[in-house]
Amino acid sequence: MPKALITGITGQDGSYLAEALLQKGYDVVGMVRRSSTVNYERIAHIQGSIEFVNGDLLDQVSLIDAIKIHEPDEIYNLAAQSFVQTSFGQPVLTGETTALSVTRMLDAIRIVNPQIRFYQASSSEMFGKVAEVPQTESTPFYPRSPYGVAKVYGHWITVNYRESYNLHASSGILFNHESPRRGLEFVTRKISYGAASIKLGLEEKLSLGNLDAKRDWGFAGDYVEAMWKMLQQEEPDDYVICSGMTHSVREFCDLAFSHLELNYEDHVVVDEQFFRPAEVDLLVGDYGKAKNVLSWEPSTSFKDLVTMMVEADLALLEGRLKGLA
Ligand code: NAP
Ligand code: G4F
Repeated sequence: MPKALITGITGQDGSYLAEALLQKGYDVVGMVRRSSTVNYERIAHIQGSIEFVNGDLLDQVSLIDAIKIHEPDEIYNLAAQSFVQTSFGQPVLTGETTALSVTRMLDAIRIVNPQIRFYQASSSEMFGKVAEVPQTESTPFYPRSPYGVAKVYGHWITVNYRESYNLHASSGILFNHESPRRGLEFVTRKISYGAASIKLGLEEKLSLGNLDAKRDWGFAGDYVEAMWKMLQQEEPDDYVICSGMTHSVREFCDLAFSHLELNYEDHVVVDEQFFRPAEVDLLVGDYGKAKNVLSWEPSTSFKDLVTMMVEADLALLEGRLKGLA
């Protein structure tokens, strides 16, 4: 059985990737960092099938030990400080975690076993102030946040270790991908959870920032399959993974509230605190290379994604209310 080590297994993507790899017959090892309370909510249903190893991206020795002890064939580096807004307030921590830690992991692989295949979670946030539309693997980077800058570093150090040490190291340049397991601070989940709360009479208003920003949103469950496919190729490479469609935050609101027979204009209020010092106005990718080389295509439409998230939050909140009754 192949063995995969996943960093960030407690996050959105880690949970979907662990599910997918278990279904393919992998032994899955999840790296988790120490916290004062256990946060396995997203992987509770598969917890018994996963082996856990303690480690932190900020601690080089813990990465070397995790690889020595568990001897993985593949490493998926999904862990990061992943919230763009936080990166403006904590730029150094973001740089340490999201940028330099990629080097820590690559060095751990180089030292312990350079045959291990490596996946780096790169991001469309690297395109920032976009140089062309749509964005492809050859579009120049122009990041607009400390997070985006950190991801550019992580991306190029992955390319550099591939070229310098012949590592099988690939980057997936993933555009925004969402799900009912998305963190509550990201705009899609904030809207689906907020709309469901308003529908159930728990809230009246939802405060948001820039409603005109446009993103290429897909479903996380579709995107983790592309990560796996990248590591099954004979040669390592970089791939854009996206839906190829773009929608504004306003459109997301409109669809989410309409699904609950509400008008978003009656409930959404714009609050300056959610605006960013520098914004990424428009993202839309071209997944042509992934389609040709990996035979990968997204399978969830924007409308289905919004509906899935709103329905899930409605069920979640109704369940909580029943529990209180
Ligand atoms: P997420 O839900 O925020 O999960 C982040 C994970 O990183 C969590 O498991 C977190 O652990 C872990 N982590 C953070 N700091 C760590 C540290 N110092 N040591 C070890 N683990 C640490 O993120 P996601 O949405 O699943 O995204 C996965 C990856 O893809 C990230 O690298 C993100 O930047 C990148 N990405 C995401 C998207 C997207 O739209 N979702 C698009 C492009 C790229 P705790 O649970 O302990 O906090
Ligand atoms: O949901 P967001 O916070 O995601 P963002 O900044 O695009 O970053 C996500 O996608 C990246 C891929 O491009 C990942 F690399 C990254 O890890 C993360 O997963 O914000 C989306 C848009 C932004 O333009 C933001 O300004 O929504 C706008 N927005 C408007 N009101 C808001 C809000 N964003 C948040 N989080 N909260 C708001 O109230």
